[in-house]
Formats: sequence, structure tokens, C-alpha cells
Amino acid sequence: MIKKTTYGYTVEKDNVFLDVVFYSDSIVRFSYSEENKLPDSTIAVIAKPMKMDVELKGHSIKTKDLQIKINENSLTVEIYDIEGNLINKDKKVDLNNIQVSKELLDEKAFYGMGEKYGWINKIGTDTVNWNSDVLGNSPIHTGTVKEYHTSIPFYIGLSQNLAYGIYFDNTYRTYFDFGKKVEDTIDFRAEDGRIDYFFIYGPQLSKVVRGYSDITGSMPLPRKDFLGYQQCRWSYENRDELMTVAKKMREENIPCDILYLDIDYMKDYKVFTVDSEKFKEFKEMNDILKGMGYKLVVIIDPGVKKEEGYNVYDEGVEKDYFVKDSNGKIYIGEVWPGDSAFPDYLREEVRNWWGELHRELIDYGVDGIWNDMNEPANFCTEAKTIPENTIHMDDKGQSRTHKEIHNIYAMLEAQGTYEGLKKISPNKRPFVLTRAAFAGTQRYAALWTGDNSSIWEHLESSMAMFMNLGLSGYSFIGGDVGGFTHDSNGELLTRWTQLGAFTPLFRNHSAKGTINQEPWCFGDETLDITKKYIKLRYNFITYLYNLMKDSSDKGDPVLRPLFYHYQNDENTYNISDQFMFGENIMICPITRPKTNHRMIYLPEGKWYDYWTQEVIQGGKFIIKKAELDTLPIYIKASSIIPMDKITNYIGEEDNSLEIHYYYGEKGKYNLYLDDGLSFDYKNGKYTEIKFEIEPVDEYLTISGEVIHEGYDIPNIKIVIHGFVKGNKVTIEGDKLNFDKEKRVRLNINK
Ligand code: MIG
Repeated sequence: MIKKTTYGYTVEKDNVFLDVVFYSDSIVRFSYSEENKLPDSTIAVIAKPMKMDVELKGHSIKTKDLQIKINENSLTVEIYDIEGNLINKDKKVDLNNIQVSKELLDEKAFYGMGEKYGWINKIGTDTVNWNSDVLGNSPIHTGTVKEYHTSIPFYIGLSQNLAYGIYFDNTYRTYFDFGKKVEDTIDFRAEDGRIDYFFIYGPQLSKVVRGYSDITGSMPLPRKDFLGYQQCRWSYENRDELMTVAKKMREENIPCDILYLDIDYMKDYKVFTVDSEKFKEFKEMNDILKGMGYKLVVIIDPGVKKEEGYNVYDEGVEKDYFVKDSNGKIYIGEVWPGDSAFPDYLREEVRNWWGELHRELIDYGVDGIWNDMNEPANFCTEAKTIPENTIHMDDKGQSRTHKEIHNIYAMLEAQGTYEGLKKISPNKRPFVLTRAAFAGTQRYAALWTGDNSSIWEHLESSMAMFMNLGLSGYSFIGGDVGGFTHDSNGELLTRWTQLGAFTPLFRNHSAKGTINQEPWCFGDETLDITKKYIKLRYNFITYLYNLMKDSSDKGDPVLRPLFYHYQNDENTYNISDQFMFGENIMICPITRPKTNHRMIYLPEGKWYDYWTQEVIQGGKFIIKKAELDTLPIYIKASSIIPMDKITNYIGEEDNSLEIHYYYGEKGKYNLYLDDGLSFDYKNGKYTEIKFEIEPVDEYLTISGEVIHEGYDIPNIKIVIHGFVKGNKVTIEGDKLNFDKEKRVRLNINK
């Protein structure tokens, strides 16, 4: 019997309950349990079930978008769209093995799964989710490694005109198979816990991604200056080394906003200490850096050195804040400080304590926190993490094994850090960067993809990884530019910087023992070209910031695959080596050595070659010549794109802005502006201007309407590309008071 519940329906068979719960007309949760009540979701889920208008007819539940047929004997489901087309079908629900097998229908591709190596389309592959210090486990990131720093048990199935998503809400180790073992079968399974998953219907892929972000949350709007270039190294060992880099950037005229300190700034690797020998007058140093336009981020690992007399350790012991072994003693592992204890972030009290520990660093002038080793990594076990039978305690005082908590350990740390920073500086948007993550961690931290190597293969594979992270709710992402392990070289750094300039997090980082890879380390040509692209990045800060705003509002990825906008075009389904930077800009990096050309797919429509301004009709593959100083970039005709003036750092000068229109059809753009730093925008202190530019006969009409004015409007200049000489241009700008305040000057480029 299918029975009505508050938020859906429930079916029971042999003491197993299947709850079908609605979150919207197109988002349904299927939760299997032995309790006659709806089980709690994991911390990944922030959405609440909704009371929906659904009807039950026989064995079919109908919403406005979906029909769900339930088999009461096997507790399997079939999902149809409203016209009766089959979208998703269970083959088997295996409660003993915590496994769901689905029939592969017309899907041409599977995407998502967060940070995984390999090509973008995961069809025919399998993978495992267990947060791992990849380098600690295996010599290098490759396709044979399945467990990465990050676990996001979410995938998207795509067939012509139809996309859906499945988020498996289980924090234990999970396994996914996309038709590898059995050709027509997709299955997902967990090592423990329950079967509990969300089905998200499109049919547009973007709707699936937004739906996933409705469930697990989106990134908070980051500080604008953190979108600038970031320079890191393991390590700038002392004040002199750091200041030398800071000065050199300015001398060489390389825009740079963020500098990092890796583990060597601490005293004996003790978190929340600063080695005052190496970093004399730390606060004064930060003041100097700030005066030069820099923001400093320091690393914090979870491992707390076991040392009596060290306040963090003593307090943790005294208050019972550390993870325990199976005998109830504090578990001691080994990380950088040697013997170390691991904070049990599962409890709010521990997270609050951890958050508060950052106060001194913030008082010293530190602006962001970098969370590394939070899988958590551990040097002294074979699995390179803390044992699965170590014990966490939840807020209700109940014991939970590490086996269950492992994949969310980093997320809980990030939450504690984010919330702590917010408490310490209530009106500053916190910046936290994390290596490990789970579904939902985007709510607290940006993410970098961990320890890559300075090899071309890792430059190339980073694109698919970023695109799949984007489809998995993660927008603020990037990889170590130049490569982390092994020695980089000029050509590799150049190509890597070109790609990195169009990743939301743009950070050059390298490992101890490798040669330095700051932009000036490989001679003049490398310096010139890397500088050119770092500068180019600064042209697009406002554009990127606007994408980040959209992403924080709706969950759209910033760096996205082509099929995000060309879902009907199957040619795009397997493109792992080109990506969209928002809807209007397509980036096609060169990721092979000594290579001065590549193939590019231009989807339908007209495209501008960014460098030559040549207009090319899409819907075809082209060969593009691109010497070392050229990153192929294409701009879609009809786009409106804001471009900033290049400065040494964001906010150096009062910004003036150019609005570029690429001649085509009617273009629309909503420009969002705020202080880029505080939460004041939540109280209306932001400006939004709606631009529309449209060719009408031989005229161009340009309008800019201020929809909301709560923040200074910069000087705006309009630049038209591809406009045929001799044509007339008119501006309709009365709502912006273009003429009165002289904010707009018309400038025809061509
Ligand atoms: O065991 O802090 O991924 O970015 O430089 C290595 C030293 C620890 C790993 C991070 C890397 C960082 C390094 N860390």
C-alpha cells in the first residue's frame, strides 16, 4: 500500500520503508530505511521537503513535471516525464548491498562526480568516493586513481534533449559504475549507511545543476580581490623571501592580489603559531603588504601537535575535542608536526573553538585561510588517513565512526573556519581554500585540485576536472598553475598561465624541492607572455565577478562545458579541451609542448576571434594557429562584456569600466557592482545596470537602465566590435543619464 505522508508518499515491504519525498515538481528524494519516519539527510543537504500538489493514481505519483511509478514488491521506481517518456528506470534495489542499479536508457554521457581525473564524459568508467591525499597514496594523479581529495556523489545523465541528475546522499565510501561492469547498467553503492538519493529532472542540464545547488547550497559571493592573481610556493620560508616576491611583482608590473604562506611560517608546524624568528614583526609585515595592495593567506592543517604546554593541544585535550581511537583514547596520528591529534569537527562546539582560534592570525592582518591535509591525511597508516574505526562524537553525544564521517571531515573543518572568520570579522566575506570536500562544501570554501605535477598531461586533464567540478556545484575552483610536483619550465608555465587566467581561482603554486616558478623564473619570453595573460585576467575581473554573483544566486558554474549552452549539439558532449567562461567566452588552451596549432569546435552562431577580431561562422571544427603567446579565445557575437582597466591589484584605482559589444543581434547584460568585500550588498548596497544593445537597420541602439542603485557607478565607456564603418550609432541612455553625467562616451573601434 502506498500511503500519503506530509511531504509525499511511503511504501513498506518486509519492514523496509521507501519514502518518496518532494522538494519541487522536478526534485524527488527516494529514501529507504527501516524506520517508519523520514530519516534525516546528511549535512550536505540544506533543502527542505515541500508540501506539493501531487496525485496518486494506482501505483503512479504525478507532479507537474514527473510521473513516478512504484513497484511495491521490489521497491523499485520508474520515472517518466509528463508526456509519458521514460527518463529513469531501476533494474534493482539491493538493500543488503546498499546498491541501486539503473538501466542505461538513451544516455550518451555521464558527468559530475566532482574532482576526478580523466575525460569529461564518464560513460564506461567507474569510480570511488573516499577523500584521499592522492600523492600520499599514489605517485601521481592518473586515470587509475579513483579516490581523490574530494568526494561528490552526484552525477548527471545526458541524452539528446534530456538531462537528469542523481545525488546519492551517503557519506560513507561510495562506488559508481557508468556502464563499465555491465554495458546497459549504471549503479551506485555505499559501503554502509542507507540508500537515500535525490532525482533531479531537467530536461535542461542547467536546470539540473541549479537543482543540485538548491539541494546542497551554492557558493557565497566571494571577495572581488580574491579573483585576482595569487602567488604561492611551498614555501616562502621567511619574511625576506616573501617580501622579495611581493616587491618583484610590483617592479615587473605583474598584477597580483594574493600571497600565501605554506607550512613553514609556523613554529614546528604547530597550527595557529607564527615563527617569529623567520617572520619578524609579522603584523608590521602584513601592514606593509597591505600598503602594497596584497592580501595574505596562511595555511592551517587539521593535525594538532601532541605537545604538552602547547595551548591548542592542551585545550583540545582538556575539553575533549579530539577524535578518539576505538578504546576511547585520543587518536594520535602523524603529520607535519609529528605526533598529532585530530579535532573532532563534527560537534558545533569544536567547530566554534576552531573558528575562534583564528582570531590572532586575523588580528595580525591575515586575510584568508588555506585548509590543507583535511581528508584527513595521515602519514603513519597504510590507508594514509586516520583509521575507519576511530570515533567521532556528534552534537547529541552519540558516537559515530570515522568510516561515516571521513568524507565530510574537511567540510566540517571548512564550516568551522568560515563561520569563525565571519564571527571575527562580521562584515568581511571570509576566504577559505580547501583541498578536500564533500557535496555542499561550496557553501564554505573555494577549492583547489590538490597535488598535480608539472607535466603537460596534468595541464590538459585539469579542464575536464574543472568542468565536472562546476557541474557538481563547485564554482570557485582552480589548480596549481605551473604544476606542483616536479620542475616546471617556461613553456609549460606559459601555457598553464594562459589556462589559469580563465579559472575562477588563479594560483601559481609549487612544491618544496622543485625549481621556482614565479613568472620571472624562466627568462624574458616567459615573463612577457605570462604577464600578458595575468594582465588579461585583470581585464575580466568584473565579468568574472558577475559570473560569481550569478553562481552564488543560482548555482550556475562559472567554468562550464560547451554543452551547458549547446545541449542539443552532440558534438559538444565529449569536448574535454575547450570550455566556456560564462556564456559568452570560449577558451581553447594549448596543452601540448612545441605545439602552435590546435583543432577547435565552434558551436552554432557567429564567433569573434578575440585577438584578430575575425568573425567566424560556427557549427564546425576549425584549425587555429596559436604560437606560444596566443591563447585561442572566442567571443560569441551579440555578447556584452564588461572590461576593467588593468591595475596592479583590484581596487588600486577607482574603476572605470568599458562595456564591449560584439556586433551581432540584440545583446543583453546585467552588470552587478558592489564593494566586493562586505556583506552590505545584502542590505541593498549594490548597483545593477541592465544593458541592451541592438542593431536596428543601420543604427545601433544602446541602453543602460539602472535597475538598482546602491553603489557608485563608475565611468562607463562603450566599445563596439565588428561594427561596419559608416554606420550610424545612437545611444538611448536617458535612464542612465548618459548625457547629463557624461558617463558614457561612444567609441567605435572599427
Ligand atoms: O604533505 O603544505 O597539497 O599544496 O604545499 C604535503 C605543504 C602538504 C600538500 C598541499 C600542497 C602544500 C603541501 N601540502
